[in-house]
Amino acid sequence: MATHETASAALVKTRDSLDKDQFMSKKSIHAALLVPFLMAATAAMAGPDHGSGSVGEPGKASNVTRTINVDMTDNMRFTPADISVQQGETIRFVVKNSGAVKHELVLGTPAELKEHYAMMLKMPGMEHADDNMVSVAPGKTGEIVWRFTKSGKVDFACLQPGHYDAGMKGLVTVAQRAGQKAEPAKSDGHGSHKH
Ligand SMILES: [Cu+2]
Repeated sequence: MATHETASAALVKTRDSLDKDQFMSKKSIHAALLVPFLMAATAAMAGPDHGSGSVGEPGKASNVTRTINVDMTDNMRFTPADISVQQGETIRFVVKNSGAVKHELVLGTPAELKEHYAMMLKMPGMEHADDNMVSVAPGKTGEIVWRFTKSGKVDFACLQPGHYDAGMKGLVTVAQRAGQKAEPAKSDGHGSHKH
């Protein structure tokens, strides 16, 4: 009967490990469900996506091609409010707050800025920080290093409550680089030559 016993033991063992497997897979399912939930929660806490891809990308300090000084005042104005750059340029914005209240410079599409501003109105005093923006205390200077990857217009604004409504906004015009297509990443270059 040794064979039978062994077989039973094996059967028990198999069922045991099956239970364990089932338990493990349940755990895995929980983990799998939890991850997107956590990601959604994190995204919600982080607020609207700044969509850095649509207006450019964080720049590297070592790639800075030009420094542009921007002044912010309690008149709710940026000086200059109209800035011209070349596609592909990495700009260091040195942003000075000459006012007596906090101001900030946030780069984004009009839709992103409006969405972010609406959130700032709901949560006044909210601290926020990202690569595409800088909040500057009165009398202080801050910096943004940003690479403008696409030609077109990139808006910027101060999203402190009331400031955007008062007209504290500006525009970066990104000129298309000569010989560069609007979407260079999508071209493999095979259209222009024969094999
Ligand atoms: Cu402001």
